[in-house]
Amino acid sequence: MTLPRLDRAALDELRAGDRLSVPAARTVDCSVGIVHLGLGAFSRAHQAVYTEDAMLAAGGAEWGICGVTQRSADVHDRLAAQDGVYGVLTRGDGRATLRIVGVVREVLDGGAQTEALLDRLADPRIAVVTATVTEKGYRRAAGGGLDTRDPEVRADLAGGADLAGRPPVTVIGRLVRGLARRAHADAGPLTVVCCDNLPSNGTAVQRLVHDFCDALPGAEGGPLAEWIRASVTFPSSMVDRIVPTTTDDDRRDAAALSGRYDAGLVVAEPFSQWVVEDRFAGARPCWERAGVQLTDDVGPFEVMKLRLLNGVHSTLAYLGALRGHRTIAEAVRDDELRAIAEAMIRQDLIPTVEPPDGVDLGGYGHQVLARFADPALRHTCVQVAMDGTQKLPQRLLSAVSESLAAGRHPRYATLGVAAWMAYVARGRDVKGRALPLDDPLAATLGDVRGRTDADGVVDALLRLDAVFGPDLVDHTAWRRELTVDVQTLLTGAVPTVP
Ligand code: CS2
Repeated sequence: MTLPRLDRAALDELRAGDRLSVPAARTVDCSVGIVHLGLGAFSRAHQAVYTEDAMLAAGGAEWGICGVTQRSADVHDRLAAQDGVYGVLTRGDGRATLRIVGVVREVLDGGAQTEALLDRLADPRIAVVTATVTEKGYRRAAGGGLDTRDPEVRADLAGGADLAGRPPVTVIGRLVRGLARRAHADAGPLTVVCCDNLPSNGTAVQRLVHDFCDALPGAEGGPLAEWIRASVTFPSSMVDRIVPTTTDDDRRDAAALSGRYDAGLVVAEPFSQWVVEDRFAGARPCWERAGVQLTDDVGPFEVMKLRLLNGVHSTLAYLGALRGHRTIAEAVRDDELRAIAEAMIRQDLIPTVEPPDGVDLGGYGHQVLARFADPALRHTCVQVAMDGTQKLPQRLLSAVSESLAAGRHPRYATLGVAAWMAYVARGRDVKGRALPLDDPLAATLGDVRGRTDADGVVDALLRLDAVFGPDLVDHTAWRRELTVDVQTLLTGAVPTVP
């Protein structure tokens, strides 16, 4: 039977119940106050839900979201056909519940509708821009600055700040062009909230924006940078919610709850956290009414999450995938891998993290592993394994570097790095199934695929200067230990660790 599609009209017909919730009229009819760059599954299950909750709690109607798809015209088409309405299927605690979200009021295809996007960024009713474009979306060079050798960044720069050239395609290019238009229109202050898993993510984006202005040809960049300094803030934020890729099973279960076909459905765990620095240039949603923590300094939260959650996630993903586990839950339920994860948190990572006020890091680590272990989620190892070159530095390598510098021996974090290398080189799990190499540096990484000499693999991969700093490359003892681990993993075994 073909089900009718979920859309805005359906909101009047859907009956909320025990396992189905439907947005209240306020959020359905709200005006647009936020532009969100990167309308992927994560943002739909995270920022959008907080924003809708904040509006429901505070009674306003001015924080609807204009969601922009950066690269995927397909996501745009699916959501636009549903007037931006979609469901979040929460799996966990042995049951699934569906929440329909109505806060996305406008869906723009950043590629085909760049003009409309730039107009939105220059619209005085827009006070906040949020962004989830993944680590690679920022096009950073080694050291964190804008990669001005990237051909798309170069083309965006050559377009000129007056927008006479081809429309910008990179996130930073689009943002800066939008800011230029906003400055010209005198449309008032703006806050840009980065929600990607990068350390000091607000400062990182601010730097990229200024790098872009500095690299603009002619004299246009200077005054624009000046305006940005006076009118735009870039608070950092820590975001957390596990959002696996939506499957047909998820769509079927959601349809059973709503009676509608939802091509924009996302699936998520029950847990959710958002910590944001309270440095807004203008108005903002009352996010604190929805459980968002506003703080002066998000740094400790970010480091804790990037290392204790994401670092362990990546390690389990590579080790788990090599061992033939399909999901993170299977990997963390493998006794050997669980012992590694626990020891890594306790011995290697916690000593490198300054606990945020009131947080017990041991308890946080346990909670993370319990979240990973939920079999309902079916988060695949290969999903977490993608983009390793973009993720490793902040998840594992910074902790390794700091530990070595402090005279400690980061045994398990080193194994995590080795697991990535073995994943890249081996390309197959113990059952012989191929492991995908999904990474912006895949062309370079591809050169080591199939190699079985650990020395050669380690040498080649340590040469990636966007990933490994000289302190690690030149650390002979660390390299030796790494190579031994890679050697073991290449044979299909897991190194025995104390
Ligand atoms: C994961 C994250 O795919 C990955 O790399 O580690 O997406 C993780 O699920 C989220 O950061 C959780 O907040």
